[in-house]
Amino acid sequence: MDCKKALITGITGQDGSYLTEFLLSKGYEVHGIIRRSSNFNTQRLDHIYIDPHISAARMKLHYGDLADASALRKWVDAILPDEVYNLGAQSHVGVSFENPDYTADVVATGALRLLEAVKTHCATTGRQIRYYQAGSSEMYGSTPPPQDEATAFHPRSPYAAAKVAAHWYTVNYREAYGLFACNGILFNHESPRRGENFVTRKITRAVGRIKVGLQKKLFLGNLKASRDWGFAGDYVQAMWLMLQQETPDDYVVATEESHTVEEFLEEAFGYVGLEWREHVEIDPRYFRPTEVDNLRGSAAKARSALGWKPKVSFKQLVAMMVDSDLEKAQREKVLVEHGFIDSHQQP
Ligand code: NDP
Ligand code: GDR
Repeated sequence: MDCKKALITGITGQDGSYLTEFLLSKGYEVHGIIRRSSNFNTQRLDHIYIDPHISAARMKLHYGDLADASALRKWVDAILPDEVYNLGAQSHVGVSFENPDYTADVVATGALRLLEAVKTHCATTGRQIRYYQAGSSEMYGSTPPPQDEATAFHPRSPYAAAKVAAHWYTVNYREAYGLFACNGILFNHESPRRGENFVTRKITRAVGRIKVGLQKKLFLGNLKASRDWGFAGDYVQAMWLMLQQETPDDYVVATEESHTVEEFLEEAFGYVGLEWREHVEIDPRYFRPTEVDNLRGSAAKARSALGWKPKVSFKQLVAMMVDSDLEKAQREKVLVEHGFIDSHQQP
């Protein structure tokens, strides 16, 4: 039998890279849509990349964009995927206040474009494609915890409002056209591959650099917000499990434990014997016009229906991220000391 094929938007992002590793380990051929960029943007995939001229390559990358309906349609028709994972997004909540129009176009209308490509392909070929939509706990916004699949959405940012639209587009395509389409409502998940301007990675990166003497201060915004933080490697498995069920449905994926940003600071700085209060300063520019104060999911449905549960604890997650960033900072320090870069420059 031919191996299964998956098509992933957002393959170059944190989740895209973990999902690709996971699907390759399951024997899938993985196709990813990448954006054209003036610099290479595939660093998170470098360790699994095999030259496509070599026949063993089971990961293939194609240029496209969620803003380009014709490209989405073309790749769905050409690749003939069994599963489509829509992970692509302008995923930074703070940035969505500065670029609301673009965020809505990519996050909300982008999902609609991809659903339309999948629906049209299925209708014209008679094939079935299973579709995963990357939903977010941000959709709950100001609705108090614990949040589950029945909790009302009250989005607090252009990003969250766009994710709510994408959620309902997905439900509608399931009901209207019988598409096998699932929404994963994932709470925050982090890893050493997390983008550097999300708060966890911003903190662990600073911890590494402060520890080796490359930086003294860390500027942050609201330290009182609480998040339900899990490990991205665990969460991508839940995405796949959703598409292996008999019927399509929506699921919350969370650890069911939440911590404030301050608690994250305490844990991360404490792990290397530093006192965070000596290094952190508040910069109002990182406050958001409307904040999401408290997220803590209830993942009972994912546990019972998918048999999913998180494996990495909060403490283990922080340790994993600090260890990784400390090692990066040590390498950066060698380059600085030998004059190859200055300490403000990225290696
Ligand atoms: P990242 O920000 O790490 O990755 C986003 C991906 O989307 C990147 O591959 C990026 O490409 C791509 N992308 C951005 N704009 C476009 C576009 N116009 N067309 C096509 N692709 C685009 O996000 P994560 O991996 O953390 O998250 C994956 C998905 O899950 C996102 O949709 C996010 O909103 C959602 N989510 C994430 C959670 C989390 O805690 N991580 C929680 C809940 C939901 P490039 O590399 O070129 O920038
Ligand atoms: P979030 O993650 O908004 O929950 O969205 P982020 O790490 O950006 O913020 C978490 C909390 O930390 C506060 N904060 C800061 N945040 C950032 N980025 N930078 C700072 O300097 C800072 N200081 C304090 C924020 O105000 C917030 O309360 C993430 C993204 O991955 C979304 O795509 C995803 O949908 C949700 O998680 C679930």
